[in-house]
Amino acid sequence: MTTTAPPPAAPDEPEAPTNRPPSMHRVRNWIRRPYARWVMVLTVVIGFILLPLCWLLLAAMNQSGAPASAIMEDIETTVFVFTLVSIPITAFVFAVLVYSLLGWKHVSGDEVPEDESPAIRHNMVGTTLWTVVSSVLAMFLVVWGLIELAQITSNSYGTVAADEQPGGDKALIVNVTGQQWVWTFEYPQYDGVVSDVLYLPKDRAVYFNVTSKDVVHNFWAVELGVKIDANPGAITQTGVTPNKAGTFNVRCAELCGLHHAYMETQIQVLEQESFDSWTREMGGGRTS
Ligand SMILES: [Cu+2]
Repeated sequence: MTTTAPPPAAPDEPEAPTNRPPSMHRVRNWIRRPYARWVMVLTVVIGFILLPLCWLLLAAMNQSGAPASAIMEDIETTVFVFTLVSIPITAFVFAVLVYSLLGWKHVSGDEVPEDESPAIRHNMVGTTLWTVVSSVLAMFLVVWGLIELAQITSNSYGTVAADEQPGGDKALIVNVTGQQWVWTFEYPQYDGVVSDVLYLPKDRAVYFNVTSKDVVHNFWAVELGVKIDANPGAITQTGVTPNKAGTFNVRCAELCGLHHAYMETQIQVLEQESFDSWTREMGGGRTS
């Protein structure tokens, strides 16, 4: 019986000098390599190219007059911060992608140039750094998101019971009904005035009772940062305080049939006196 000799051990990666921590040494070696430098330079360049995205997104959101409420201001700040924080990681990923597409084309066959090895995937310093930086950024976004969510919930009176409406009797109540493919707004405090344009007073809390006559719609007051499902047979509630006068948009944000894309109307945010004139014109004396 013959014994098979064990296969020869794969050659180890080059050993680091013993007077320096191996991981740190390998990280330094890695940074000295041309491709690492290229990736770092590309990360910075791409990062700066992506930076205007933060403002472009805000400009796109503000095209029709937003923000028109504290809720929308919070949403915009969150979009800005999330974009800003994700730029370094996006830039790094794109830098590796660009270098992989363009920088490696000189490598022929399976031969890896001397200075391109070894890989640092088992390098403690490198992997720890990458994991810690990503985790810190992710945790920052989680905490930021939770704080902003609490702030938005509070500004939309989401934690206030229906019979303890914001601003006491000053709060305006609007019953919103969606149906294929129009919105109807009823004002129970003004003799049940009904309108297909959403008239709101500026700087006064508004509480929406939202429902649907047929399928599921979604009531989206775009520039006010309000968006909530309109379900048949149920009432969903949310609120907002418009802080800017102007003309804004209501859209349906739930695919609800053939003309879903046209299920939109206007919001007119008026000064309180103009709002009162409008309700009188509509025949609505204030009943509460
Ligand atoms: Cu719809």
